Amino acid sequence: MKKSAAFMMVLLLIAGIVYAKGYELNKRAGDYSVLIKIDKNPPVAGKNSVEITITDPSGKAVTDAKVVLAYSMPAMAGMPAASYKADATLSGNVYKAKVDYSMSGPWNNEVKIMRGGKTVSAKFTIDAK
Ligand SMILES: [Cu+2]
Repeated sequence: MKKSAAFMMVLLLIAGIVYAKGYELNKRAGDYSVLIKIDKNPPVAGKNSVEITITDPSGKAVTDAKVVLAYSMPAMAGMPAASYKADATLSGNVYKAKVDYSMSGPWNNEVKIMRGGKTVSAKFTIDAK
């Protein structure tokens, strides 16, 4: 009985590690707290799905904002500057967007949150593999 309980614990631990494979980061944008989740860890060159959860100072999920994810890479040897924008669409309490990093390397990302006539943003870098 004790042995099987220990075995179950190990199984749960492994399951936890497998499921926690997405890439996650927390940022602030103005008064909002922004949780960004990417389905791939590490994020890859090509398509990645991004989920953005925005919380106001009272801890309430923000669902009435317009959210855009802008991402860019400056020009480099053999590559002109690249700059893209993805509109995020609300699904439940989460804004979802798809990014398509056209090469591996560091990408500048900016979540722009437009609400009540104000725009605030959270910036972060993603190193696409
Ligand atoms: Cu590049």
